[in-house]
Amino acid sequence: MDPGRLVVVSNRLPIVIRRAGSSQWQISPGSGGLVTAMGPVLKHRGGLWLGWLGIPREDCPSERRLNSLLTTGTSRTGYSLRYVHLRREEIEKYYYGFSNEILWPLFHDLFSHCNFDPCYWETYQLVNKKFAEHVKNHTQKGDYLWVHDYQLILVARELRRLGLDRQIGFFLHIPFPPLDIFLKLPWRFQILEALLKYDLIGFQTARDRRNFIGCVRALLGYRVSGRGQVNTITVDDRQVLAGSFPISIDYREFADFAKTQEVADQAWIIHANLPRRQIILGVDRLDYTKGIPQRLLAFENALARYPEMRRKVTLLQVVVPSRQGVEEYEKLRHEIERLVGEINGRYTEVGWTPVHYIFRSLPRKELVAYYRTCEIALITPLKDGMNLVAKEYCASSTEGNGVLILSEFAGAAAQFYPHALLVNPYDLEGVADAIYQAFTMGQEERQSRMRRLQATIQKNDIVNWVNSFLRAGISKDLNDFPQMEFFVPKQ
Ligand code: GDG
Repeated sequence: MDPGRLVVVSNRLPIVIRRAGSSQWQISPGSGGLVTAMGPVLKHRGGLWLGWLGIPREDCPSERRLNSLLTTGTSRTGYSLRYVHLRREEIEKYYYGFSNEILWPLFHDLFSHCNFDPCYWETYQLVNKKFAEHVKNHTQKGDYLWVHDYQLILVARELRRLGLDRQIGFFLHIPFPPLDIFLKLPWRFQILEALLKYDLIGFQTARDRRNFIGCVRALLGYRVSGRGQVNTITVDDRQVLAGSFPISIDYREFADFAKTQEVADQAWIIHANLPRRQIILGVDRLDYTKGIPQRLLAFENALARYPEMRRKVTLLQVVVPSRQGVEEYEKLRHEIERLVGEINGRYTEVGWTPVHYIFRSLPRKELVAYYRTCEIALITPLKDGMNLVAKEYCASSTEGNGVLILSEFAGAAAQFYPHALLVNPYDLEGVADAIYQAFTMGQEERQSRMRRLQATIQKNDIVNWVNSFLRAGISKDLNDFPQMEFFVPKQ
């Protein structure tokens, strides 16, 4: 093995394996920005990706079959894949439990959704240790390790316990909460100390980084020095860097795909079926952080207070199934469907249904056609690390006519102020007013706002994100930290 490889560690591997018949298995590439961004770097630099296969060990094919599937996967991706097996019980407690019933809601400031069941912590530690052991077995001196997200916060701690002295970076895809929220975590000291075992900790926004630094100062008392977008924390004889690196998308790829004939045809079909109106688009994974019920209520408020919009707008809400079988998510789905039914029951007229609701994942061509053709995007999470849908919508706005209404609490708001219409998703009248403002906005203003949004994303695309993180992590050159604008909500 060559020295200096990049090793990416994430909960899930960037591939999907699924049963195709009683004894047949299929492997296909995973999708998403991280896969797109990491692929070329891993291929060119040489490296591997380590993660869970996404199915319980009990349901996996034999090791022989798995290895041959992964050989196929490796020949397609161009870099090596190494898997970590997780048993059903581990998935329950580490993934659904500690990660998704504790860290996910708490870090999104939604404390009332937390279930601090003490039995989750033990398994979270064991699974993180298991990941660390695999990392140890598959890496060598000189490799740079890049660990991703809240499921794997303890990996560096476990690697140090195993005596491994490697450069390790960590990127948190979700927000980091302020001190008064973080304090509620029963394992607050362990989580904070574990984060400080990394050499570089990356956050989505300057606000997340400042929240983290606030917690380090208040709870651990380490010396923190700051310079622009980066802080240095002195922990005994080590220097730990913390910076903000807003994740992005493959702008060119979205913009080029949106211009293709197949997407144009699909976009035409959408508008031909919903003629003489503006379409407002919402696209979210089914999750309580995305603010879907609040958005529906705001849309209803807009219809009630601005009757001239009736028959002239349709809200098209796509909800992608997620964490299926989890009771809280089932309840959320019912709540959304009840609200859609209520709004449609109250306002539908012959030839016009106010809300079109889709509960499934769309093929990419269809999704990008919606991005291209919908006049308004309504993206109002209660809290979101970044929100890539907002960036994808702008990149796909071929004619530059789209208006982006975006929650102040999405990480993307820091970059998109003042060209998007920023809203507080809890303020139903404020969101309704923004919908009306977008609805009545002239062509010139739409285009000028959208061109600026597009320029921002194009300049700060996914390749830029990967490069700036790796440069900061490997060279430790503080000038490599991106310089960000920062949005502060108006009083
Ligand atoms: C986490 C953080 C952070 C959505 N519907 C369909 C579909 N999608 C794709 C989109 C987009 C992705 O899913 C969603 O990304 P988001 O960023 O909006 O949200 P999370 O999944 O919650 O991601 C988030 C992100 O990590 C990255 O750091 O921005 O804050 O929560 O790429 O295109 N794709 C297809 N059909 C759909 O119906 N094909």
